[in-house]
Amino acid sequence: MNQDRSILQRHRAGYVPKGPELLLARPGNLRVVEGEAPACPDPDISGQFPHSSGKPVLTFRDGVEPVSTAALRVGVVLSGGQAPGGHNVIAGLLDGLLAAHPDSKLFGFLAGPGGILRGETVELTPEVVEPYRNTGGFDIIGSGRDKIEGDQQLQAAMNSCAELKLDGLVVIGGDDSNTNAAVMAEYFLAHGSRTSVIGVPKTIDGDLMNDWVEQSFGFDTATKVYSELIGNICRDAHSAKKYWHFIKLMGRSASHVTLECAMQIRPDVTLIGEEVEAKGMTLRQVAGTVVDAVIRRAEAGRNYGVCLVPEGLIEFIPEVGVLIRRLNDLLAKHDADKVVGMLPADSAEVFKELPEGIARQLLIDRDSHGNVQVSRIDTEKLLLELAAEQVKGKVKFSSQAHFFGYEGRCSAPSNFDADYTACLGRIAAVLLANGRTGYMCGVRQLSDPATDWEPCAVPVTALLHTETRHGERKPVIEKALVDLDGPVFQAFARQRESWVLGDCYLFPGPIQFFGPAEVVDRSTATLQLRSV
Ligand code: FBP
Repeated sequence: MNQDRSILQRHRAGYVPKGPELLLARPGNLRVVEGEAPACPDPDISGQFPHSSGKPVLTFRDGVEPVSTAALRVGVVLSGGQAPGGHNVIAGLLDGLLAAHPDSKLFGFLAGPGGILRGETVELTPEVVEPYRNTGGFDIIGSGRDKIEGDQQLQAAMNSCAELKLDGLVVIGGDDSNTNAAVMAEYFLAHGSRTSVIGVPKTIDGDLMNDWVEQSFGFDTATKVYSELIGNICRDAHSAKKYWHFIKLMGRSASHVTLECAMQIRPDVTLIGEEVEAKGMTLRQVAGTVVDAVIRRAEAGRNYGVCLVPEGLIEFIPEVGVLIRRLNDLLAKHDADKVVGMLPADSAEVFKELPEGIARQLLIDRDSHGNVQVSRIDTEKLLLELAAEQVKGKVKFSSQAHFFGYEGRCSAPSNFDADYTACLGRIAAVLLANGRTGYMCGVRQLSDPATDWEPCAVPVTALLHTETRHGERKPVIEKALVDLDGPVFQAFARQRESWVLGDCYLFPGPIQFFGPAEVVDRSTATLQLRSV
């Protein structure tokens, strides 16, 4: 891609990410401090990961001398969907490695985990990395969704690392990619490889979250981009007063993105997948929630509104969720044209009731981890059609459908994500300089100013449990869904009724890079509410 820069890019290139003094001053001198080993929630995991489970949580302390006397050779891979800040992880990693030893070298595997299998790399020198600092996207080396599993692929990955004489491999990815990192770490240890494997928590979905990873990177920026766009749509709806806007938001299974945007904007209606499941609602009942708001607003003279729909909603409607899980298992073994006839009677009935377009979308290819691709299912249109059907003849109803997903994934990172990712990259470098493997980088106290953040690392095996995927039991990191008893959902639940008729919209506007800290360093409502 040509490297010409816009005026904003030129100004933004000079941004120096903030972070704890500990990481910024002398990352090459940092030593690990071992804490407690977290209890492993699933006893099967220690059996499957005998070499890498049972390790302690790590924090860091400053040392007088640099840790590593030898130069490090490290590979890095970007895995899965884009998330703002990926380039700063790489820049932070390079900075940390060079601080450990000026002759350290970083290699980027091209186009995701498949690049590891094919042994395709590019050297990431300071000159190569420089233009990508503080930029969005993953285009410095590309990304992909290949999964590395089975002896043959694990052996190929190990060979690629051996050929490059890598001391470390850094996997920047979501729950599935970090699981993959743990599998590689275990395999490499078991087979005498010298390559350590470290994971970095990425995903705009916000569902990779635990005691050590308070928020995955990318969530902050993506939700800010969506919130700007939704705010603009609320203003348009309020100006024209003629449309109901149904907006599907990315986030795969979990509804964190939708919940965060709802707290920023206060739209008329917001559906939360986890709540729909907890209440055991049918598709018609979900549509009924929207219809109720449409009618109440129409009676108040407001034939317009905005409804947020999480992209994973459809999987949370119990009858549709069961159908999708059955289809997942069948599609793992059979062609799409055969599976409908193989469904049990109850799921066959649900399938038959779905509009043809949606039913067809449920049969599209799964991703390499066996997940249905919810971004390709038009749930917002499904709800809009069902609502239109139910209000017909009762009130005036015109609608527009939108899907905000890819718009937010490659935005230039907010200050929060630019700072956070630069720290994560440095933490990965410190872990490798200290010879650690099988860890995920984390930062605690993220709702505080960046200077007060607390870097840490957690053994990935402590986050694993076993689940059925593709019809087989597999180790996976459990997705963190919206906690209905948690502070974010509870704050939303207390306010949402007043939003239905109140036109309570807030307009957060675009991400700002220059201005008062209150504006440029604002973190998400999700983080702030969780930290109270
Ligand atoms: P990751 O879990 O890999 O970070 O991907 C997130 C995501 O953006 C989801 O929100 C979305 O459902 C999916 O990727 C879309 O995938 P694709 O880019 O393959 O269309």
